[in-house]
Order: sequence, then C-alpha cells, then structure tokens
Amino acid sequence: MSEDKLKLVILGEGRVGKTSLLLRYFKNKFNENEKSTINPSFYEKTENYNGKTYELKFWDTAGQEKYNALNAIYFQNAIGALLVYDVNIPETFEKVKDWANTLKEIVGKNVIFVIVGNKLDLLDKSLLDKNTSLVNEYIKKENCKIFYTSCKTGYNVEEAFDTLIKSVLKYVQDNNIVTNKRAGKKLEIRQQVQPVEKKGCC
Ligand SMILES: Nc1nc2c(ncn2[C@@H]2O[C@H](COP(=O)(O)OP(=O)(O)OP(=O)(O)O)[C@@H](O)[C@H]2O)c(=O)[nH]1
Ligand SMILES: [Mg+2]
Repeated sequence: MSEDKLKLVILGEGRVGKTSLLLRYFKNKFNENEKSTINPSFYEKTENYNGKTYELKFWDTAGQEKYNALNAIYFQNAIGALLVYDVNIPETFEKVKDWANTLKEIVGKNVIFVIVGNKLDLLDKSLLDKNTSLVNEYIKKENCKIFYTSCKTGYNVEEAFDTLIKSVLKYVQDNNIVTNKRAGKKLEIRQQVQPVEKKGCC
C-alpha cells in the first residue's frame, strides 16, 4: 500500500539554525561547527494519524541570500513549513515575514507554518522585551504558533516539529486533501554549459 507523501520545508536567514534543528530532531545531535548548507537535502519520517500512514519529507534549505531563487523551487507542493529566526538577531525575524509571504505566493495562503525562535541558550535578555512584543503582534495577526528553541540543549525542538506535523496532518484529513503528489526529488545544481561560439560567417 502506498503511503501519502507530504512535503515540508524549513526556511530562514543563513546561520539561524535550520540544519541544526533537523539534526537535533532527527538524530538528536548538535554540531557546534555546522557548515552553511549549499545543496538542499531532506530528512524523512513516517507518521500515523487517525489510522492513516503518511510519509513526511522535510527539506533543508540554504539560508544565504544568493540561494533564495533556488529555494523557491523547493517550496512547490509544500504543505507546511518551519520558519526560523535567531532570537539574538532581530533582523532575522523580518526575514521570517518575507519567507511567509513568499511561501503564500508560491504555495497558496493555506500553507501551514510554525515559527521558531532559535538559539535561546544564547539569549541576550535586554533584547527580549522589544522583540517579543513585535513577534507577538505578528503571531496574533497570522494566527500561527511560535516555539522558542535551543538546538544546543534540545529545548522545545521536538515540540516545534511535532506541532507542525500534527497541524499539517489534521488539515490534510479535515479537508480530504489528496497528498500523493511528489514529495520532491533532490535537485542538483549543474554547471551551465557555455554555447559554442560560431566561427566565420555564412
Ligand atoms: N548556541 C547555539 N548555537 C546554535 C544553535 N543552533 C545552531 N547553532 C549554531 O549556529 C551555527 C549555524 O547553524 P546552522 O544549523 O548551520 O544554520 P542554518 O540556518 O542551517 O544556516 P545556513 O545553512 O547557512 O542557512 C552553527 O555553528 C550551529 O552550531 C542553538 O540553538 N544554540
Ligand atoms: Mg543549513
């Protein structure tokens, strides 16, 4: 029996901890010197919900600005997303809003997302008041959930992923959504072949 396939993405500015969140959730590991992602890759898991089995594919994306156009390719057919920012760098939350808008444009306004404020273990408490009021305003407006996490300690990571997964599965079942679409194949960046220059004239 084929399982229903669901595609999820993890988005956010470079270095906010997207790969680290996946590493903590799927392997319970943390790498202090995690390198920047260049080629998106995925992690898979199977979930049962109300007697039905789903195959979930989580795509990790590259946060650096120069890869933004490529990330848009990975949004296609996504049903949910974790939008990540670094609680110590307020500008990275602005980027979350941009990603949410882009996601809605490409996938549709019903896309389900959960916001993650990561690196809680490094939090500079003086930033807290200013940030949380801005963040809370947005959460209320978008009617979405937020989790403050630390990949280093593992705090709240499971809760953030599990909440997104449950919301997505509930949405899929409540709305009878057919999910046997491709969950996405790994794309490779190929070097562009230069056209051969024509010599002489006709
Ligand atoms: N202290 C602390 N460091 C973290 C945490 N999460 C990630 N890091 C570190 O932050 C750096 C960047 O983490 P990544 O997971 O590579 O970030 P990313 O968002 O995947 O970055 P790109 O692939 O460039 O988009 C790494 O050195 C991680 O070890 C956290 O919760 N606490
Ligand atoms: Mg990464």
